[in-house]
Amino acid sequence: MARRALITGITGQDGSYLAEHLLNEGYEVWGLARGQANPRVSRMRKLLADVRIARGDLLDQGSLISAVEKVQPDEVYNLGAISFVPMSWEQAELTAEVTGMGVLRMLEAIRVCSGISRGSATSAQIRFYQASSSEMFGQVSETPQTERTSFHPRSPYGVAKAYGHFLTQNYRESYGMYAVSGILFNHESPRRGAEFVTRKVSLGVARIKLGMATELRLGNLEARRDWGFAGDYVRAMHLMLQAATPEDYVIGTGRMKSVRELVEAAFSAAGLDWEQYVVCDSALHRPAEVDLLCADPKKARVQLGWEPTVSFDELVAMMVESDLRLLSEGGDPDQDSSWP
Ligand code: NAP
Ligand code: F7E
Repeated sequence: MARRALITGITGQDGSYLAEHLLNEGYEVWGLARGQANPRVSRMRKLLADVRIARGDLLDQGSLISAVEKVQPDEVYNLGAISFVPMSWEQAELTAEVTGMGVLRMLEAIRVCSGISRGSATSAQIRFYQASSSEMFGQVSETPQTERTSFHPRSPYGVAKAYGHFLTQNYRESYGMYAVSGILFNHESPRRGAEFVTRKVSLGVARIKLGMATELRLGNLEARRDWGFAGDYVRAMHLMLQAATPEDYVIGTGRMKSVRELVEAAFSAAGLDWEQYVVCDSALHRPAEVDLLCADPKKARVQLGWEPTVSFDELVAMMVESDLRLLSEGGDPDQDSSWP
């Protein structure tokens, strides 16, 4: 019988790539989707017709228990979150509820459906993956960051992720659950949300190249990130749940670039000079910035055999080309109309 996976956040960037990967691996894939008529579900379904949908919301404990009872998954991937860092200052409580408490509700759903009570000797058969984030490192205490680097989150999002991370570790230690966290650094793709800087830049470049815009407004150009390709990172999530022992892993490329370098690469991929178009806007700076993030992915390489396959330049070129094609064909990224 096919192994069954339940993915929260199925309508997001990573949900789509993970579903694609697991379907190729022969899994029966279920996605948790919220709302009565969520247009992002139709977008996902256009690309991935074989994904089955279970209704549920990370804010609603009962819905998660029902979803686990219905799907009877072998593996649960918790990717659902408020994931845009600036929004986490604007809606800090909602971020805590979805990105933080949502992890507790999902772990409780697995615990209850597996019949595990406090002090019980049974360990859950369901394996759990939590989407932790390099934003937990925040103001970094060392570079590069490893699984042992301390956390100093700089946003309500980073704080909520740290709660989910420690809770996942706690359920592993308290109940013997196979529950792990992947500490993933920034990963991008043509399916990235338009609010994140890589996609904002690739769309901005495409609009300027096609004569649809004359400038691109950005915030802090000096921030540095470790950017990789989302398709590579979902393979790591799956590998983590196949390991003999449940452990947490850092996933990233080990190479850091600034937003300025990102902008230079993207404009030059379209044959444009960025300095003629980019406008720096202090309104786009954050109340507390994460200046730099850089992964040391050695543990994942040695223990999981995981390696990234797409370089920074290849990623930027892929995103610019994809957005040039999308906009030339009349697609509207703001309406979430299409996904490559
Ligand atoms: P994304 O594109 O923003 O997707 C977020 C998903 O969460 C969407 O499917 C959204 O569904 C869902 N969601 C939001 N509120 C929900 C709720 N109340 N109940 C259930 N689902 C809800 O994020 P992503 O880039 O794919 O990232 C996936 C996960 O990895 C997130 O947890 C993110 O924080 C984490 N992460 C991402 C990165 C990265 O660089 N991409 C790095 C580290 C960690 P709707 O369509 O219903 O809104
Ligand atoms: O910002 C700077 C901004 O919003 C990257 C999420 O997936 O990765 C992501 O979080 C950097 C920041 O991603 C603009 O100040 C400059 O320093 O693309 P971003 P993020 O905040 O790093 C982590 C690992 C996650 O877990 C999150 O879920 O770019 N920046 N100018 C800008 N950023 C944006 N969005 N827009 C600008 O105009």
